[in-house]
Amino acid sequence: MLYLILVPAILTRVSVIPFELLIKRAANKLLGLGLSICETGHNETTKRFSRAHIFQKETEIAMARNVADVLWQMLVDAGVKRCYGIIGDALNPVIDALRRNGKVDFVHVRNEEYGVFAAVADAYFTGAPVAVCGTAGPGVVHLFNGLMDARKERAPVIAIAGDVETSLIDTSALEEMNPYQFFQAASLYTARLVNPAQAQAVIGTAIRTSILEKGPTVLSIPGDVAAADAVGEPVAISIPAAPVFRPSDSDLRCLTDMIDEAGTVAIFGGDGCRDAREEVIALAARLKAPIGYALRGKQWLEHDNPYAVGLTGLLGYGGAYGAINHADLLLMLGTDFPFSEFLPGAKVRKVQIDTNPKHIGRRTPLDLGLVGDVKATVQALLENVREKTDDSFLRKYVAETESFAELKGHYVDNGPGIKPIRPEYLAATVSKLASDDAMFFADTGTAVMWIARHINGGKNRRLFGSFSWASMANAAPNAFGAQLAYPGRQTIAICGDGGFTMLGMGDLLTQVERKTPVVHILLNNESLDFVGIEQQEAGYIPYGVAFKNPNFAVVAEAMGAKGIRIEEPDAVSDGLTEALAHKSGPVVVDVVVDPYALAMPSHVPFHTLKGYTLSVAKQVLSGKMDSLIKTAERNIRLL
Ligand SMILES: Cc1ncc(C[n+]2csc(CCOP(=O)(O)OP(=O)(O)O)c2C)c(N)n1
Ligand SMILES: [Mg+2]
Repeated sequence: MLYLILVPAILTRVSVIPFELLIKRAANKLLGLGLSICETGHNETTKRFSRAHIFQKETEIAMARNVADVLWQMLVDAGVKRCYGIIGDALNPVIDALRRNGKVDFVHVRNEEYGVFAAVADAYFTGAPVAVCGTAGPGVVHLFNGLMDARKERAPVIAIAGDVETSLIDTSALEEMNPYQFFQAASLYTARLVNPAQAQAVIGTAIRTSILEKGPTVLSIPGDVAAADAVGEPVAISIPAAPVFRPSDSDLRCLTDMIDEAGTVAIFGGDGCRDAREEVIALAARLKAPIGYALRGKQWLEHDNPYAVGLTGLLGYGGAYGAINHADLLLMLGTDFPFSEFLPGAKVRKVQIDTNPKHIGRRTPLDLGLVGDVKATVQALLENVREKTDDSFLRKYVAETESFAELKGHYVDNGPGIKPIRPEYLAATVSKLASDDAMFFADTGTAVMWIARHINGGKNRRLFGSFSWASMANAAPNAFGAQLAYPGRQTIAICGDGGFTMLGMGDLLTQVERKTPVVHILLNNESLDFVGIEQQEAGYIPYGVAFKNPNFAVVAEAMGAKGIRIEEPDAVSDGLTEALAHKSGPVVVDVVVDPYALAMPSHVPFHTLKGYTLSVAKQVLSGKMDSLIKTAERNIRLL
C-alpha cells in the first residue's frame, strides 16, 4: 500500500525537475567522490564533464534565474539574514537558490516549530525580517504555532511553505494542504505562487506586510514554480521608515482637557511603550502619575524609573493595581492587556492610545480612545498638558510598591537555607549574576511568574516570552534565535521541565552543532506546575500534571552540551556562575525546585479566591491533605 502511494508521489515530483539539473546533480556527486562521468546523448558525441564545466553550467543556470532566486534576492534586499527550518521535496529548489545566493544563513533545526520560535525572538529584537521554512503538508503544519506567536508578539517573520506541484493542486494529493485556509488565523498575508509572473508582486507584498504591519506572512511555493524561470527583471524592494502616527489635533485637545481636569492620573503601559520610555516618564513627572505596566511593558518602563509601581494581573506586585483602580483618570498606553478584571470600572475615567484600532476599547469601556503611536502622541501632549503639583497619590503607591518588595523578597533572602530550592531565590540569583545586557527568555508556565517578579530590568537588559500567545516551550528557541542575532551576548532561557522536553531538548543538538552559548535553566519540578495552580484556582483537584524526569545534566552531557545539576540551595550561586562563564556552547542547568511554591498576586480577584477555597475543600475531602500541608508550609509567608 505504502509502495502504491510513494511511487507515484516520487515519480510526479521527479518529473518536474529539469533533466539538465538531474544530470548536474549526479555529476556533482560523482565529482565529489573524485570520479568523472561520460554522458551520451542521442545525436551527440561523448562529452566529458569536468569540475569547470559543472561550475560553468551552474553559472548559466544561476544567470537564467529561477523564481527561487528572485525570492532570495528580494528577501536579502529587505534585510533577511537567516532562515530557520527543515527542507525537503518542494523546498529543494528554494534551498538550492539560497545556497547559490550565499547571503542567508540556513539554520537547520530538528523541529520547524523550534525554528519559528527562534525567528520570533530574532525578528522582534532586531526589527529585521527573518525567514522560516517548512515543506509541504506536515512540515508546514509544524510552523503554525510559532507563526501564531509571531502574530501575537508582533514579529516580522516570513514563512516559506513548500507546496505540492501546481498540477496536483486541489486533488487531495499526498501532503497537499490549502495554505489560505490553514494559515488564516496566523498570517497577515498569504500568497500561493502558481505562476512565475506573480513572484515580484506577491513576494514584495509578503515582505512589506511583515515589516510594516509587524507580523508573519506566508509564501506557499510549489516546487515546480520555485524551479521555473523567473519572469521580468528583479525590482528593488523599498521599505519606508515608520511614519509619525498620532491622533488628530482635536482629539489631542480633548485628551489634554481630560488630563487637566483630573485630580489624579495613573499610567498603565504595554509593549507599545517600547520606543517611548523617555516620553512616558516625562509625562508621569509632569502629572505626578504612578506608572504601572503589563508584563510586556515591564522591560521598557520599570528600570531606573522613580514613578514605577509594578505589574498588575495575576502576576501582579507593587502598587500598580491600587493606582490604576483609584486614579481619577487612567491612561492606557500601547497595551492590549487581556485581563479585564484587573482594570477599573466606571468610577475611573479611561483613555486608551494604541497604533492598532482593533485594540481600542475591547478590554474595557473607554471615555476616549485614540489611534496613534505612543511616542508621537505623548510628545504632542507634553506641549500642552499642565503640570500637577500634588504628588501625594504618586507617593502613596510608590510606598505601597516598596512595602510589597519586602514580601516579594522573603523567599529570596531566606533562599540559601530552604530546600527544595525556591524558584524565587533561583530567579533572583540569576538576575544578580547576569550581565547588564543579558537577554532573558521565560517559558510559559511558572517561569513567567518568577521572571516577572525577580529578574531586574536594566537599560540594556531584555525580557521576552510568549507573553501574548502563551505557548509552552518558547524560551529555549527564543534564546537560540537571540544568540544568533547577537552572538556572544548573554542569552538565558528559563525553561519549564514540561516545556524543555516538549521542544527544547531535541534541538539542543542544533545548539551543540552551532556552539551557541545559551544558558538553559530548568525548573525541574516534575510537573506542569502552572496548570496545577490554575486547576486549584478554578476549584479543581490537580490532575494530569505530574511526571518523572531524568537527570537533565546527564542527558545534556550525552548530547554534547554542558550539564550542571543543582539540588542544594547553597549550590545555586556557584552552579549559575559556572554556567554563565561557559562560552563554548549551550549549558543545561537542571535545578530541582520546590513544586509547591506559589506566587500570591498583589490583588486576588474574588473568583480566584473562591476557586482556590473550593479546591482546598475537595482535596481535604479526597484525602490529599499531605500535598495541601506542603503547599501551606512552603508558602506560609505568602498566605
Ligand atoms: C503548547 C501548549 N500546550 C499546553 C499549554 C497549557 N499550559 C500552560 S503552562 C503549562 C505547564 C507548563 O509546564 P512546565 O513547562 O513544566 O512549567 P512549570 O509551570 O511546571 O514551571 C501548560 C500545560 C500551553 N500553554 N501551550
Ligand atoms: Mg514543570
